[in-house]
Amino acid sequence: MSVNQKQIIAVNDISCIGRCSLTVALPVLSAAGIHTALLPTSLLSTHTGGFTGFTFLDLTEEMKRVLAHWETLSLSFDAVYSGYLGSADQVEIVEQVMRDYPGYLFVDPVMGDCGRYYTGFSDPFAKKMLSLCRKAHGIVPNVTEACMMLGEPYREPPFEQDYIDSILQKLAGETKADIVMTGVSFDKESVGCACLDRKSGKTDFIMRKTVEGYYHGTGDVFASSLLAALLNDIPLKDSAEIATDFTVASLSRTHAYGDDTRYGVAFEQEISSLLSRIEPNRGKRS
Ligand code: PXL
Repeated sequence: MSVNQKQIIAVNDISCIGRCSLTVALPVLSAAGIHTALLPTSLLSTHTGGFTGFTFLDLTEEMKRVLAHWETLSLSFDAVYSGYLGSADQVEIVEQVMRDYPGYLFVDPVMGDCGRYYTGFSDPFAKKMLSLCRKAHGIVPNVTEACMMLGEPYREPPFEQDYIDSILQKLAGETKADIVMTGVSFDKESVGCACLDRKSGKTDFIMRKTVEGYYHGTGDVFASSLLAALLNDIPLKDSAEIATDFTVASLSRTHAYGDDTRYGVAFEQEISSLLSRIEPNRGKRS
């Protein structure tokens, strides 16, 4: 561990095309000054949303070999960022990583969206993911993933306030983590996140104007920038605002470019504005 720089492990897939997972996490976290090691879970030709015929190479056995080598290097990390895990075995590997490298565990329980599982996921995996979230310090489910983990029915947006409050409270009952739940929308014009700070017990809603369309990889842009702000010691609510603004600005750009949204969110040219929000606030929490 360096005194000058935070060092983390990002456990996530490499989707070669489609701007999600590690191809988002690594540039965002590195730009924010975080030394980021990678533990890839799988290698795909594209992500699984909206493409057919994608290749999928499961890296579970390789993850074990990587970790065995790391054991010889006397490494330590400030945090582990867990994203797309392809199986219950990979959830157990993240649990092993946490035993080997105790620190802040940030879990994006990537499983689904819009009330449906992504290809390859199902209810038993959601229960397994909940067990990982129980060990986490921060979690970033979307509303769909929160419902899947809780076994709650998913309702279509716009949501009732009581519905969102009850999901948050149930998740708070199941975990000790700060919860930032994405995809919260109470009317057609706005969307954002609910941010439950476990220390204060306070919930904030950070809502912004809706950008028309559905954009793959949005959750990864949000989660990576949220963690980037948190690791720069910015308080939870401020970090969630920074991540929301970065995500909306990137979505607006994608919309303006008229790109095929399967190819992900055009976040790259917004990184400088993300940093202009992170750098002046660095260390506010400490
Ligand atoms: O962005 C979430 C995600 C990550 N990784 C893979 C995916 C998806 C969503 O579809 O398919 C491989």
